[in-house]
Formats: sequence, C-alpha cells, structure tokens
Amino acid sequence: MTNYNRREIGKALGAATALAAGGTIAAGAQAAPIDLDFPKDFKWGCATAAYQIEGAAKEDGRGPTNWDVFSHTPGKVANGDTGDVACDSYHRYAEDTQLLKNLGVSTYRMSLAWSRIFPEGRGKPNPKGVDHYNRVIDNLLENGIDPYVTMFHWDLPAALPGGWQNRDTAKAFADYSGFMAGKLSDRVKHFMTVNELRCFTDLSHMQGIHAPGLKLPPAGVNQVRHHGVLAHGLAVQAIRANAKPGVVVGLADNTTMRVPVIETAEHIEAAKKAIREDNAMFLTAIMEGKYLDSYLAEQGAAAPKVQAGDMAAIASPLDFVALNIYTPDYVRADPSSPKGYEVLPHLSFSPRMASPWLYVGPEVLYWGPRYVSELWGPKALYISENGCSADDPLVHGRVDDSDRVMYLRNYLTHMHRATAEGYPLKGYFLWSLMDNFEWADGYTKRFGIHYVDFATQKRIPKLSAAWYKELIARNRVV
Ligand code: PNW
Repeated sequence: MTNYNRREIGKALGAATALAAGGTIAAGAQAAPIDLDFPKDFKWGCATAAYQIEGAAKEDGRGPTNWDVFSHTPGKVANGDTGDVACDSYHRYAEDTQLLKNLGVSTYRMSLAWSRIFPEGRGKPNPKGVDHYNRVIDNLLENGIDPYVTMFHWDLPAALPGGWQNRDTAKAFADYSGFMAGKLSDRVKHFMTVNELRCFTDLSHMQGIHAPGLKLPPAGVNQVRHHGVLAHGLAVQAIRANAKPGVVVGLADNTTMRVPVIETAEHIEAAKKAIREDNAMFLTAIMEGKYLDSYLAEQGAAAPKVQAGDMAAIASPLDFVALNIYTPDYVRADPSSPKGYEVLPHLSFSPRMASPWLYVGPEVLYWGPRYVSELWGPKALYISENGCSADDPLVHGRVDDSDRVMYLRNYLTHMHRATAEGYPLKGYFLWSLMDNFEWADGYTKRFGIHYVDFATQKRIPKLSAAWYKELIARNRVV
C-alpha cells in the first residue's frame, strides 16, 4: 500500500507546479500536501451504552443487573454513584436524538439493556422493554439517524446464576440476542454482539474493579474469557438465524493495541506480533478459530476448558470488526527476548487525559486498523469508540474543552491516514454523545461532547461538539 492516494499526490504536485510556474495559490487555498478529506460514504456517529445513560433502573419491569448490585455495594464506585438515574435517557431519548441531529451524524451506536427484555436473563420476554427500544429506534430513524445496536455492554441480568463463570450464560445471551434481532432487524441493519471482552472478563473477574468485582485465580479467569468469546460466537449465529436479510453482524472489541516505537520494518513486525499474541484469548481466537499454542503453553493447567464445537462457534464469520480504541502501548523489537518484542512502560510525564489509564497516543488510530487488516483481513472495520475524559469546567454556561479537541483532532488525523491507505474503515463513533455514568469512576470522569448537569439533566454542547459538527459537515479533519 502507498502512503498517499493518487488524488492527494496529484493535488500536491498541481500546487507545486503552479508555484514553480510563477503562479500563486489563491487566498484561503492550502498548499498542503495531504488532503484530509475522508471517503464520501464514511459514517460519523456517537456512542453510548444503556446502563451509562438510561437510568429508570426499576421501571417497566426491568430486572436488576450486576452493575445495580455492584454500584449499590459501598466502596465499589466513586462517591457511591449508581446508574439509577444516570442521564435519564430512558425518558429523554427524544431530546438526545435532537443532540445527534444537530451534530449532523448519520449513525448512533447504542446498547440494549438485556434485563429490560428478559428481567431474569432468560424465560418470558417483557413486552414493555421491547416497546421502549422500538420507540427509541423509530425516533432515530424518523430523524435520519441509523442505529447500530450492541446487545451487551456489561449490564448482565443479576438473576443468571454464576454470571459469566457459568457456561449457560453464553447460551442465554445467544437466545436474547436472537430474540431482539427478530424484533428489530426490520429497521436495524447493524448489530454488535458484545462490547469489550477484556473489560467484562478481566477487569471484572481478575482485577475486581468492575462488576461483579471478583479476583479469581487464572483458571477461573480463563474460563470466563472463554465464555465471553463463546457468547459472542453463539450470538452471531442466533442473530443471523433470526434477522431479516441484509443485516450485518460484528462485535465491538477493545483489542489491546500496540504501536511501533519507530516506523521501521523490525518494529512494525514486532508490534504486529504483540497484537496477535496479547489478544490470544479474545480477538485472535475469534478471527483464527483457535487459541494460540503460546497462550495455551503460558496458561498450562489453567487453560480454558473447551468443548467440541466451541472454537467453530467462536470463529463464526463476521461482516465487520469494530474497535474501541483509546490508547496504545509502544513496542520495540527485542531479539534478545523469547517473544521477540518488548512493550515499553509509560513514563511519568507521558501525556494523558483525565482518566489515569488514558495515555495519549494518536498513532494508534492508524496502526489499529492497519494491524487488524493485515492480521485477519476483516471485510469492514469501524471505530466503535474513541474519545477522552477531560476536566470540563462549566464557566459562564460554557465548556471550552480545547484539550479534548486537541486529542480528537490528532487521533482523527492518524485515522485519516488509515482511510487514505485503503484500509476498509467505514465509520467512526465518538465516545461519547454526553457525559454519563463512567463505571467505577461514577460521575467523576466526563467523556461527553455534551456536558450533562446531573442535578437538572440539562445537556450543554461543549466546544468539542461544535468542532465535531464542523468536521462532519466538511467530512475532513478541521
Ligand atoms: C470503554 N481501561 O471502557 C467502554 O466501552 C465505555 O463504556 C466507557 O465509558 C469508555 O470506554 C470510557 O472508559 C473502558 O481501563 C474502560 O483501559 C476502561 C478501560 C478502557 C475502556
């Protein structure tokens, strides 16, 4: 692949020739060698998730979830915050649609609350839950916004015995996903199964910082991971079996991303190898239909217990892969290490945003799509989440989040390189439409491009919303 496409080279050459011939460049026109336009049919959107925005935790028959239990357990979430009310989007969804419409986005990534549909995770469906999502989706479509629906964004029905430690949960998830695909696929054309495998497995069952807050030994963690990828694969099959023709299915994964420290062949190869191996239990298994020998050897007796047919289900072909990309680690080739690569530690002054884990590394929005394309050749790619937390002081009724604009502009400049080099990137969803319940950080970390005053539920567009609107209108980095 070449670095710049023909049109860009042509434009740059054209400008250079005009100057060489003694001509001038018209005022306002740029002599820039790189054209920052995105492909014409590129989809711009925003993303949210049910538990983070809906509230209405006990309304219309919604069953309790692991996050209701966790957030109501003292000491688990900052300030004792819960998603009981959140952004109250269960009632204010029409207002939120207008925020989207005002930005000019053509797409919206949202998730369904499983326990609104099956309050106990399985069994008899709750028609009021289905009605709610019918209303939300109809309202989006009436406003020209195409919904991309995630089936599971971490809010697991609390009634499911053993949660993700129990293999039966994967089956219950597939049944629920198939049921909802049947209800919505006359209008919804893009489904994502699960959101961020590593978060609802490792953060929740190994590190214990997300619901249900467990610190299992390695065998238990690996089994939860296996049930996570199995749930995804079974859901792909169930969605296909129940959906109308023309529906496409993928997942939204936060694949651990690596960026080469220097753009030379040896470091580029090292970072690619790191991505394949460090995601062995997640995207690598899904795309290759097997667990890498290196992962199995490393885990030894703690390796997951796999039943006949599991790997084939896990590797069910996908129509697209969507990536949640926030932050990379830098990798260099290290011929002296057995793996052949070294992941460099972040330094005390490495730039980062308001969340301690959110190191700034805009190149990842180029390398992520490139590596996933080179390793597994997905038919299509999306960025299903990207964005950042920031301080966001509200001053005289305004939030001038120039730091978020800086972050986004840099990331999207690198994403532009991925589209210009021809990787099959079809769209981008900014996290998030508005400030919301940021999991264990409660309401202390704001990721929105609309400020939410949680006392009044007023939504106020930040400077970054104006910036994103301009970018969408011009379909180029601004
Ligand atoms: C994602 N980390 O979570 C989720 O999909 C969103 O629900 C969330 O609000 C958003 O990113 C911002 O955090 C992550 O520790 C949570 O690396 C934690 C990490 C990454 C992503």
